[in-house]
Amino acid sequence: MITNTELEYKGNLYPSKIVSFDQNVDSVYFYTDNNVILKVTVLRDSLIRFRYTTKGYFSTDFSYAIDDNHTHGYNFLEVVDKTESYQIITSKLKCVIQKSDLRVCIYDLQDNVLLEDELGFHWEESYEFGGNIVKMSKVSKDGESFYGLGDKATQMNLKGKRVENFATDQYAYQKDQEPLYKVVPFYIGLQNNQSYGIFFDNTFRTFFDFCYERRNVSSFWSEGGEMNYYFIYGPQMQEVVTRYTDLTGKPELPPMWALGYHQCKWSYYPEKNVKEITAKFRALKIPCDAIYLDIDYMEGFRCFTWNKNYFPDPKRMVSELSDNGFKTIVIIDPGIKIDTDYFVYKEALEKDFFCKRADGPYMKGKVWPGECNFPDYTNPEVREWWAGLFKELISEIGVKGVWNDMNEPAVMEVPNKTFPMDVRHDYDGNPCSHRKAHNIYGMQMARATYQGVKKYTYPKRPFIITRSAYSGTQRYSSSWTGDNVATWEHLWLANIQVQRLSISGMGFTGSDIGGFAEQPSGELYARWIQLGVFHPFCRTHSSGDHGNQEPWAFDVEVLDITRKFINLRYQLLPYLYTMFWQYIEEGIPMLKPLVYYDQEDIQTHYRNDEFIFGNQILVCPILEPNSSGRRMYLPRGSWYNYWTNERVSGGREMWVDTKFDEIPLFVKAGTILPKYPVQQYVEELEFDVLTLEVYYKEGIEKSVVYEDAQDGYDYKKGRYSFLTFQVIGRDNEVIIQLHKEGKFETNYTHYEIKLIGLPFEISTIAINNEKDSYDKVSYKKEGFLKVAKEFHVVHITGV
Ligand code: MIG
Repeated sequence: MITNTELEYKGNLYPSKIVSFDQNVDSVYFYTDNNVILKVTVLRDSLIRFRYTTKGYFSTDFSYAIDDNHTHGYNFLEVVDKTESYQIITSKLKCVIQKSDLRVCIYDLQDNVLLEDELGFHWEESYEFGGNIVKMSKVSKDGESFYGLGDKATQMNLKGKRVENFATDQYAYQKDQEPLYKVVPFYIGLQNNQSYGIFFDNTFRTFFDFCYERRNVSSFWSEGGEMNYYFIYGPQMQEVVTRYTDLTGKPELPPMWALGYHQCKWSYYPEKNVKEITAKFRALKIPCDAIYLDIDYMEGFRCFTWNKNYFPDPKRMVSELSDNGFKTIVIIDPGIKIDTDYFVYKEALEKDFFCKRADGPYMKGKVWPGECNFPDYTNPEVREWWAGLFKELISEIGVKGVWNDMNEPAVMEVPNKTFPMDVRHDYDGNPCSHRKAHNIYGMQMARATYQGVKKYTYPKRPFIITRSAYSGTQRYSSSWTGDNVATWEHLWLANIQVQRLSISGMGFTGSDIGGFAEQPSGELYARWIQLGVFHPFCRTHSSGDHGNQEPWAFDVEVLDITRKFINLRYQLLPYLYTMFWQYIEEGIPMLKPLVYYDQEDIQTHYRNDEFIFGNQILVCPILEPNSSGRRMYLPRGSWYNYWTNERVSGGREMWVDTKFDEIPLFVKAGTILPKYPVQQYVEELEFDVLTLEVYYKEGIEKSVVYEDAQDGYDYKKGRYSFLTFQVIGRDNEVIIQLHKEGKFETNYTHYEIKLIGLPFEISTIAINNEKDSYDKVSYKKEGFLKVAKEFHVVHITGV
C-alpha cells in the first residue's frame, strides 16, 4: 500500500519531450522520447479521455464501468501544432499539451483555465507486481471545492481531505473512516462558477487528495493499472453529473413498489414471525411494500436453499405475503459453502467456476457458512450460471427481489478482511489478480444477480440491492450504505452519504433507517424515518441483536410520526416516480445537494444538511435531540413552508420552528405537486382523482408528472403518460396549462386542484375557456377544484 506521500517518493518518473504525434479520427496520440504515449480521445465536445502508457504501446482497452450505450460524437475537432504545444480544440474546450513535458492544461473557449497539470502524469515502477504506480497531480486554485466519490462518510465538500478507494466491509464505520464499501472514483471540482468532473477509471486501489497534502494541489493515483481518466466539462454541475451518468450508465425503471417502504431485520424467522410482522403493519395501518429475509432463512447459510424448520413451505408463505401486499426479498451472499452434498458447490466445482489462488488451489475463506469458495463473477460463463440459479427462487417460489451482501468481498477472521491479492480472475478475458478485480467483484456479482432476477421476473421488473459497488453499478442495482450505527452522528452521515451517492451516478440508495448496530432511541428513530422517506431507497434495517426496530417498537408518538411520514411518502409516489424517470432518462440525480442546485451561490458550497428532493421540494432533516427547530440555509428563490403554507424568500440562513412530528420542508413557489391517496402498498387502491397542489407564484413555473403501469416494460413502447403543467401567475390571475404525451391511460378521471398562496379572492374560474364550470359553493366547502383530467387550460381570476 502507498502510505508515504506521493511527492516525497524519489523514484518518480516523468514523461520527457514529445517527439511525434498523430491523429486517428477522434483520437490524438503524443509520443515522448522515453516511450510514454498519451492518447487523447474526444468523446464529446465536453468529454475528453486521457490515457497514458509508459511502455510504448497500449494494452487491451477494457472497462466494466463504461456503458456501451453512452453518448459520443462531437461537433468540432481541430488539432493545432504550435511552437511549444499542441492544441486540441472542440466546440467547448481547448486542451493544450506542452511539447517539452507532456503536461496538459484545459481551457474553456474564453481562455479561462479549467484544470491544469501540476506535475501532471508521473509514475513509479513496481518491481514487486510489475507495471506502475500511476500518479496525476493538478493545480488547485484558491476557492476550489470538491464533491462526489460515492459513499465517503465525511462532509459534502471534500476540500482538505484524502480518500482511499478499496471496497471494504466496514462494520460500524465512523465519520471520516476510510475506505468504505463502494468505489466511485469520480469527483467534481468547482471553482469560479465552473464545474468539471474527473472520472479515474482504474479498478486498483486508488487514492484522491484534495489539497490535503499541499494547499494548491489536487492529485489522484493508483497502485496499478493505467493512468486513464475522463475530463467532463460543465460549466454547470448538473451537466457534469448527467454526462458522467450517461458515460457509466443509467438503470431501467424499478417497479413502483420498490419505491414504497421496506422492512428488514437480521433476521425475521421463522415464518410465524414474518407473518406477525407483516400483519402488524396492516393492523396499524403503516404502509409497507416489502419484507426481507436475512441469512437465517437458508439451510446453514447455503445460498439457494431454505431452512425447512423455519420455512416449511416457502412458496405458500411468499404467496400469502403477496396476497397481503408484501413482496418478499431474500439475501444472497457470494460465499458458497464447501460441502460435497450441496448442489451449488458441486456444480461450481464441476464447472471450475470458483476463484483460484495464483498457484492453483481454490481461494478458500470463512464467511457465514464456514469455509467457502467464491464464484469468479468476472467470468461471463460464471455470471450466466449464477443467473440461472435464481430460477427456482423467482419463478417457482415467487421471490420478488434479491439482496447481495458481503460482496466487497468480505472474508472473516483474516487481517485484510478480503481475498489475498494473488487470487486470479478472468476479468472478461483479461486475466488478472485480485489487486485489479477486487473493486469490481461486488459489481459483477450484482450484475450476474440482476441478469438472473430480471430474466425470471419478466414480464415484471427486477429489484436488486447490493452493498459493494463500482462506478456503473447503478445500471444493475440499488444500494445501501452498509452497517451504520444508531447514533445522531450516523443520521448526519446517512444524509450526506445518500446525497453524495446521488451526484455520483448512484441514484437508487438509502441507509439502514434507525441504524444497523445498536439501539436507537424512539426520538432518533423518528428523526431517521423523517429523513429516510426522502431517500430513493427507504428501508428500516437493524442487526437484531439488540431491541426491536419496527415502527411500533418505541412509543405511540413515534409510531404516529412514522405513519405520518410513510403516508407522506406514499402520497408523493407520483412525484418520486417522476424524479426516477428523469434519472433513468437524463441521468438527473434524484437528490440534489444545494451546491448542485445553485452552484453560483457560494453559500451553498459548504452546506451538508439541506437538499432538494426531486426538483421542487427542499428537505432539511433534524439531526439533534430535543430540537424545536433548527437553523438552515434556504436557497435562492421563493418557497412555501410545507406545514404552514407560509411563503418565504431564500438566499439566506434562517431559523425554522418545527414540532417533533415535522422537519423543515419547503415547496418551491410555482410547483404543482401531484399526490396519490395513501395506500397500504403500491397498487392497493384504484382511485379516480389525482390531487394537484398548486403553489402560487408570480411568473412561470413548469411541473411534470410521469406515470405508467407501475411495473413491466410497456413504458418502453410508449405506454406512459407524461403530463407537463405550466403555471403562470400574475397579481390577479393564475393560468394552469396542461400538455399530455404518451399512450398510457391513467385510471383516474379527475384532478383535485388545491390552490395554495393565492394573493387574491377568486372571482371567476374558466376551464378550457368555459366560465360556467366553476361552482363557488362546492369550492368553498371542499377547498379544491375538481377538473376532468383532459383539460387544457384552467384560468382563475381574482376580484
Ligand atoms: O456479517 O446478513 O450489511 O445488512 O444484515 C454481517 C447479515 C452480514 C451485513 C449486512 C447486513 C446484514 C448482515 N450482513
